[in-house]
Amino acid sequence: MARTPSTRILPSDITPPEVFFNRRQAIAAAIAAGVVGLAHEEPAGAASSGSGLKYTRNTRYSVNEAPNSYEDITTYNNFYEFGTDKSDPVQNAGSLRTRPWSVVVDGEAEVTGTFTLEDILKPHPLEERIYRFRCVEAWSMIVPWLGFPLGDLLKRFKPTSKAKYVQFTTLYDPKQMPGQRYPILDWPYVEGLRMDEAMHPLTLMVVGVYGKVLPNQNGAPLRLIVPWKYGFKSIKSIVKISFVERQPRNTWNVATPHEYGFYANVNPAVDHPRWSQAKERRIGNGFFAKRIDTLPFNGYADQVASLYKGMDLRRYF
Ligand SMILES: Nc1nc2c(c(=O)[nH]1)N[C@H]1C(S)=C(S)[C@@H](COP(=O)(O)O)O[C@H]1N2
Ligand SMILES: [Mo]
Repeated sequence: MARTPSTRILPSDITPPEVFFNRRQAIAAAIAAGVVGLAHEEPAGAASSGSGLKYTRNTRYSVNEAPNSYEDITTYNNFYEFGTDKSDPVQNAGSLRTRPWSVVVDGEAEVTGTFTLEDILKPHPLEERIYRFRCVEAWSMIVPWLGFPLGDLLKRFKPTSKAKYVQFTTLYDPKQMPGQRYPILDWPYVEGLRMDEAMHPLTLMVVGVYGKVLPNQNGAPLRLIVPWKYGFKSIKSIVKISFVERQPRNTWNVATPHEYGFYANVNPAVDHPRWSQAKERRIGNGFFAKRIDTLPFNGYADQVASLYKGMDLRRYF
């Protein structure tokens, strides 16, 4: 497959936050005036000249909570390929080259092969969705992601009836990802979803945040967001999508099986062996701010609880 440089989104498109926030105010005014979806002054395809991405706002799938700042979201990260401290990814992820980028699709599907990032993204209009995000470490954020439903992408590959799960794999390249030079985790990072979870309309393939192309530390150029699950399910910098018959391995479960399961649904009633999951600290509110209650399925129970009907969520944690 041909690999062509993207004209859609480039890491160099990231403008300084000050500039960006002024644009946001203008955009907010436009939205208030009813011009929803016109978050972009240029014709489609002109995004490489330095402005944000073209997208529409999805209010149906957004929470009514104030988003965390761009700074919180892009400087407090978990991305062990770039170090284990929250401040490591923003410091070290500059070595990740996100162009050219390709994604291998294999397994139980009619359409398989190697696809350029452009092939992957092209048919999908981008939406902004303001989601709750809850890390297993009991902190949380509110994030305006830009992406498109994962299910819309998966359908293009025509999964067969044998495809019961989807596995995702992160890039493995210790030259670009210095953390992979150390046996911190079993590299490359892998994650998986059951097919119905993957096809659920809340499950998002993410390429941006706050109207801009995703910074490397947040998992550029392509990462998953599954808002009712703990953050570790939301795998970053994806290079492979595999349709499989059996429940796939997932990195944190392989590392510490009694602490991290496959399902990892946010559940205040099931504690982590070493800490409570009943409450969370909202990043940005200050370390000593009152912890807030964690909601079942991270507040998305109305939409997703039915997926797990009849399952013992203590056993399938
Ligand atoms: N490849 C990869 N994906 C990953 C991780 C990682 O270390 N490597 N960390 C996970 C965890 S634990 C969390 S909480 C989220 C953090 O996403 P954020 O930095 O965009 O907030 O990414 C998840 N995806
Ligand atoms: Mo996490």
